[in-house]
Amino acid sequence: MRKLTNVLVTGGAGFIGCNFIHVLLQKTPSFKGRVINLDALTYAGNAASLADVESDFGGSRYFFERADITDRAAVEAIFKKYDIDTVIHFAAESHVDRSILGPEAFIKTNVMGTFTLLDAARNFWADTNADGTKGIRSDVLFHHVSTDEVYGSLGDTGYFTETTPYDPRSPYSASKASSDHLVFAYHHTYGLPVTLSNCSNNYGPYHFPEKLIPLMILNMLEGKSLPVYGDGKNIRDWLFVEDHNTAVWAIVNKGRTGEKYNIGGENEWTNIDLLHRLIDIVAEKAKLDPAKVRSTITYVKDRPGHDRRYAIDCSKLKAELGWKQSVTFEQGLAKTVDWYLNNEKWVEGIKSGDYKNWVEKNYTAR
Ligand code: NAD
Ligand code: TDX
Repeated sequence: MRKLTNVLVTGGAGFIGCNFIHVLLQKTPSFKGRVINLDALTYAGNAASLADVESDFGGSRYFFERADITDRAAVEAIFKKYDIDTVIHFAAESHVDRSILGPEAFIKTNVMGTFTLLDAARNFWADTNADGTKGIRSDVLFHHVSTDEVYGSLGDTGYFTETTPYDPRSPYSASKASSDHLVFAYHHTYGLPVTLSNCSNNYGPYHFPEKLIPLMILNMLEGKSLPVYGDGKNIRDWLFVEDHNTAVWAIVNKGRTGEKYNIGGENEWTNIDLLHRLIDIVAEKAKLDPAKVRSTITYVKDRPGHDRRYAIDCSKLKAELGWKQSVTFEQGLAKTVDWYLNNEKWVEGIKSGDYKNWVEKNYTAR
């Protein structure tokens, strides 16, 4: 039986991690344990995303530790301080465009950071088997959160399954693929209890506005141009972030040790079709003229090595764990747009940081 009592969430101040902590502490009554959020607060981490959690659960069931996952001593001290029995590893450098501009941080955090966590977990959870040999406790779990991008790029047909060979094509996806391999290497070599999930594109509240959906929403609200890479026909499969997180929690609870699960929205869109749908929703809610917003769509230079299509077969997750999505894409997009319209303070907080400089330097000139 997994203990699931002292849960270390890495990257809990980021987009998916902070949504995960909200779901776990506010919407999962069966969970009675503690959450320890280990986050370095890089440009993508934002303590403000968890202000409500901090005030409701801080010091009793929620603890924040600012640390870097590549810092072995800090990671070991956190395992010890909280007697960690479960790791849910979200922390990563996550943006493909940034990995093209500067891959080094991706190798450091995604590869070395994952290695550091795995090795610290292996040591902290070391045990002696009944026959006197060295082993690892069986009531612990290391869950690794990964991406569908490790599988490469699809043509017009087909889906990624759990047995699709890895074929990463960006520095980001290569670093995530590498971390996935390390996770299974620790399972096969040392017996570390692990599970792994590969998810498609998430969207929802607290999404950093360098990614397609929040960038477009904010640009529309500010009357800025809407930059579409290449011909706009690249396809992504979109999943509401809360539904990703309920899948992760289902795997952590009931997923088979040593197994990987694909998570997807079964919801493929070309970028340009998605943008038109988003324009309709934003224009209606923010009382903008949709034709005027549409006129700001600008086709820009393509992303180098831009993967053409991602599509996920998540039948294993659905059949084994009974997971299903809670919202349609229409509902999820509407919730997301409402969230950005109603959370100006959060948005202003992001804009007042390095974000503006970065966007101006790397995005506006495209
Ligand atoms: P994000 O960039 O929004 O957040 C990453 C978080 O990790 C931030 O809070 C950041 O401060 C923290 N972090 C980065 N480097 C760190 C380090 N060295 N030490 C400690 N903390 C560090 O990312 P996200 O979109 O929330 O993605 C979370 C995870 O989910 C990643 O592993 C990503 O690969 C995976 N994933 C994301 C998506 C998506 O659509 N966003 C889809 C599938 C999988
Ligand atoms: O300005 C833009 N214009 C544009 O056309 C941006 C930012 C993106 N795009 C395109 C590129 C992609 O085809 O939109 C699509 C989505 O782009 P991103 O939001 O950057 O996401 P993507 O590259 O697909 O990766 C995301 O999903 C998988 C996450 O960032 C990853 O962390 C996750 O693993």
